[in-house]
Amino acid sequence: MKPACIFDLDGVIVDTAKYHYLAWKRLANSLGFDFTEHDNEQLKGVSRIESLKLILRLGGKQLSELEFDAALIRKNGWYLEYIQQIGPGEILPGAAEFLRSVREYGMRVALGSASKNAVLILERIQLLDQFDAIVDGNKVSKAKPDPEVFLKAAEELGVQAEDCIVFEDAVAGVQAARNAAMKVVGIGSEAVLQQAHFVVPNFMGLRIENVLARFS
Ligand code: B16
Ligand code: MG
Repeated sequence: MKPACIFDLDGVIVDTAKYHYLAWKRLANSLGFDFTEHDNEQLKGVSRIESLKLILRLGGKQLSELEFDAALIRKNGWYLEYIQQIGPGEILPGAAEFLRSVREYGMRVALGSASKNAVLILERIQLLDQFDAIVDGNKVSKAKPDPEVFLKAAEELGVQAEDCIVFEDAVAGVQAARNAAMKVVGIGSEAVLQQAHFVVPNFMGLRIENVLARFS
């Protein structure tokens, strides 16, 4: 059977990290502390709940359960405001072309994202129809680095974990793919994504034939 590809969303297909950052910063500021772009690096690929826990730790702040839930809703409301205007122009360099080439090669394609807003984003950037299966934050109960999101994606595609190639930009996501015993291509920096089988800076010029050759 041909291998299948599983793509993370934020940071792999679309550049939404900056909007997550703006919304988290706004929330942190409203709670009386600051949140820097450097801090935001730790949140990539991390679920909404785990992100808020981390931010509160950084700010040395404690919230009641009710306040915590209200903060999550506020943050997501701001995030949705920020991404209202996004469109195909925010697809990361080469990602749409690579996705199309994978499908033309006859491989099945799934999304494996922690985001609960994944379908909305895919609609906005007009790539929803490129996926045979979508597993997002609404379908999983365990956050990356738990392998659940990628194992569910493999299941929905009807392929074995060892036949899946994951494309990930986050340390937690690369770890999740390794925990699922999948092959993983890091998108970003080699120094950061050390656990990936190999790393490319982005999809520009990347061909699926070359990826498959690296794993043969
Ligand atoms: P939401 P990915 C992740 O998406 C983001 O990288 C992470 O920053 C975000 O907190 C998480 O989704 C949850 O997103 O608040 O939209 O449900 O990289 O796994 O596609
Ligand atoms: Mg990501």
